[in-house]
Amino acid sequence: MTLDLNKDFPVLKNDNLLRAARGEDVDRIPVWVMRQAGRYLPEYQEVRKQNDFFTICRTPELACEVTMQPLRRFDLDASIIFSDILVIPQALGMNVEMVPGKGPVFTEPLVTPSDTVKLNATGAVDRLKYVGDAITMMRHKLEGNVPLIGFSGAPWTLMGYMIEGGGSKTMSKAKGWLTKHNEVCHKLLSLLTDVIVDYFEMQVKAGAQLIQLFESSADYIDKEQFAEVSLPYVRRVRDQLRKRLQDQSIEPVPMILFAKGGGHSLSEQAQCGYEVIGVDYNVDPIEARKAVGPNVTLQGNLNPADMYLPEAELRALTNQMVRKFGMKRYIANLGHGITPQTPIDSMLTFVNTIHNVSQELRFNAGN
Ligand code: 1CP
Repeated sequence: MTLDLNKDFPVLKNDNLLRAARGEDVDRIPVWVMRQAGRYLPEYQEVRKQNDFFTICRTPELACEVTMQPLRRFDLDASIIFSDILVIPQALGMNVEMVPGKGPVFTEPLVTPSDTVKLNATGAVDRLKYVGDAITMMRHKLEGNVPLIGFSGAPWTLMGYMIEGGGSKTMSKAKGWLTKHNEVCHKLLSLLTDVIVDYFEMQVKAGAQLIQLFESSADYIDKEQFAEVSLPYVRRVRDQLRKRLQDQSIEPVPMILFAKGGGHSLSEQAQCGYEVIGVDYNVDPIEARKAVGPNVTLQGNLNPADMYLPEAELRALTNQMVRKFGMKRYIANLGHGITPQTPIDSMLTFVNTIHNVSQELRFNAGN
């Protein structure tokens, strides 16, 4: 018998996202947008004026409020819990501050391999309990309207931030570690993998209905390095989580792998066991489908920069994107996070165009 984690929550009314992830037919193409809660929304800015970024993440009421904000404005098919990938380095004992206009800053990044011994993985997942609390609260607040996505950064991406001490245009320090301290890097990637598995297990038990692993820094490494530092750990996250849930008779949730800049290795990604592969805006949808084969769902991939185009052009590009991906095994999204200056009207155009094309495709299929 499998444990039904959903029994304590409102019944899900729109399960198109989960059906698309599993390769089942949908009523309409599900759409959500990476970073759909955030700085482009004035109501987010309001909450942010009053509260430090990580205070929002750590206070379930506030995290739920900002998670809810985009759903009030747009006809979306999913919500994603408000948090950040850098909560894991924090839980390992590193101090990360969010500096307005600059982004995340580590006060003491990893400088030499000996700094890694300070990382405290014991009990890290307990220190992330606030994310689980926000997830559980959010499942109630959603009233079953759309599914809730949980997420984490992938090992290589987290390691990059921990060494660079924040965002980087090159990841040169982290890449330097790969050549100079290769063995230490793999130990660190392994440690992060274990914490991510614990973290995902906790998120699923708290009520996450789908989970996304962000490998945002795949952009900085080539195909060979991707095969060395990303793919094996990404696969391990999936396999260990699956086993962990199975051992407790918990139904596994679908998983999305999004590797920004990983377009060179889509067929390899498709072998990692994830139900959904997210593609960035540099990937052609037709090529992506050829690379992953018919048994994986694709997610993406409009260029967030296209959200600055005049409405008619944005509509035309969105329309073209959806037609290229098609209705089967597809989740509409941008090809990376929405940017802070995006006009709200562009979000409306993007989301509504997807629903319109989806309706047309469905109508044509029925004829
Ligand atoms: O709505 C949602 O999507 C949920 C919220 C969310 C998510 C999924 C935030 C809130 N961050 C993330 C993930 C995240 N964080 C990623 C992976 C996605 C991606 O590639 O964009 C990454 C790389 C981060 C790290 C991070 N956090 C950056 C990038 C830094 C850089 O230059 O490389 C930044 C700017 C943040 C801060 C942040 N996270 C989220 C918000 C709303 C903000 C803005 C902070 C503020 O309000 O001041």
